Amino acid sequence: MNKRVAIIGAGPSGLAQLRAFQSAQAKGADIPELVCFEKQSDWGGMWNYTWRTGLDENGEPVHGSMYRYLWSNGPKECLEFADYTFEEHFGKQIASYPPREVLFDYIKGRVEKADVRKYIRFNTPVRHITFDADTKMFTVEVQDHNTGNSYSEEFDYVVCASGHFSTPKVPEFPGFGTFGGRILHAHDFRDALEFKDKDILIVGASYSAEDIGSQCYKYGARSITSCYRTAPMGFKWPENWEEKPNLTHVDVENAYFADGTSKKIDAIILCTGYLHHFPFLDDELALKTDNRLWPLDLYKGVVWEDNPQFFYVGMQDQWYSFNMFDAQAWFVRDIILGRIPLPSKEEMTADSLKWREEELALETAKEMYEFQGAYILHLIEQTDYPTFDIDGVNRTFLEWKNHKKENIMTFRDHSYASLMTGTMAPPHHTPWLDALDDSMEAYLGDAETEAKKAS
Ligand code: FAD
Ligand code: NA7
Repeated sequence: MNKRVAIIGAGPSGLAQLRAFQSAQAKGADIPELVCFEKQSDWGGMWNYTWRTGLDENGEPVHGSMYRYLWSNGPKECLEFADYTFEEHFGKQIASYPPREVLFDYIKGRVEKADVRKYIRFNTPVRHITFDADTKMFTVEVQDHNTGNSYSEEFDYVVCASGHFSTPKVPEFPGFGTFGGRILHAHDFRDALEFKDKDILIVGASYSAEDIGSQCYKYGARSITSCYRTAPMGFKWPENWEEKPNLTHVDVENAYFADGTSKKIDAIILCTGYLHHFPFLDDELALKTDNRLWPLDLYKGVVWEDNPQFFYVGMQDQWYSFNMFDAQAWFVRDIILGRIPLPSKEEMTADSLKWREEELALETAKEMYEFQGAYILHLIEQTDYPTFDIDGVNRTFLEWKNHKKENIMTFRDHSYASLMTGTMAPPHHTPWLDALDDSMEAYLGDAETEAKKAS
């Protein structure tokens, strides 16, 4: 096939795209030439942990928002690849909430097996992309930090898989300029031990707020105060964790809240979400959306309706993650391979608006992951991605929600059955709250060895 495809980013979404093409090739298909540009020195995207904050070794904005001691915030059974199970990778079933290093290893295992690293150009950020309406080709300008040189190449298709949890959304509250402690965004949070014995304020009420607050509790913060703009998280917090309505202002050492109360604090962590940010794209190609289940302008959640040679993978808010990226990548692949025809722009937009209408009617978390599950099923029914038990995943999400409601500090001690193999996950050897070592070795080790090491 005499075509070229550029993939931006070698995180789970970009890697799904590479694996999708490789799997077609393994079945005898003629595939286009693939070039994946990755600005970091290794693959894995968010899961490739970095201690750095601010700018990286090349002066690029640090992509990573992950922190030490991060354990999966949902059951691994909900993100399992349908074509590469945890049992295949680890040679056995493992507990349900792996720490970051374990999931990183799992992500790498599949793409090492598929031998797709050869397509990736590391240390190579994409700087600018233009489209020539006459030649119908994209020019992709990149900088190669290995050589210090910039260059451009032409492509027939571009898949943007650059992630959207990397550029922080940073609000300012009155008094921030003169607050006496540290103010940081979740993007720059790295080690909860920094906040041991401190009184911390968390702004926000979603995943980062819940998890960073829990980390700080686990690693010895004196108190946690979190505040919400729209609705409280509403879990049963430990006694040194208080949830308040939104912050109004701060002075040198106190935070003041909308209910008239105040609290002395040492540091402020803004868990206020992220921006979809594409500095390398002109307006006519750049997705503009907040973090939601159905961004507009993307047919089937992936095709840029204004230019169907341009695709996005992984741009939705995520209940489902790795296996949703797979469903999308297989679908994009089959459009590029000419196996899935595209309708007119008007029909694509009308189709997207129908999904958006459904999205707007969603009220409960259960309805939201069912919506995303239905979307995934819709995609995989049109490709050869192995189908899997989406209803079962939805049921697992529901159990997870209930376990969180029961006890936010113990939900990670529960186990679920794989929806791919049916095998029940064993319980982890140590309750999450007591498991301070998040290394892969400790996680996959046994209770006796870990207890010996701790004593
Ligand atoms: P990313 O993982 O962000 O990868 C994007 C890649 O694109 C990166 O490697 C980046 O370097 C590269 N890139 C960006 N710009 C350029 C450029 N201009 N040129 C070249 N390369 C570029 N999901 C879960 O399923 N479970 C969890 O427990 C979970 N926890 C999370 C915790 C945190 C703190 C965060 C931030 C996210 C978490 N997620 C979790 C969601 C996570 O984002 C996804 O699992 C997944 O990493 C998304 O994959 P992606 O490839 O779309 O994006
Ligand atoms: P989310 O899920 O986008 O949530 C952002 C939160 O920040 C949400 O509660 C917002 O409140 C809140 N927010 C945003 N702006 C403000 C201001 N100005 N004031 C107060 N509160 C604000 O981002 P997360 O970082 O939690 O999660 C993103 C991913 O990272 C996720 O996939 C995880 O796996 C890890 P709102 O509800 O909109 O009022």
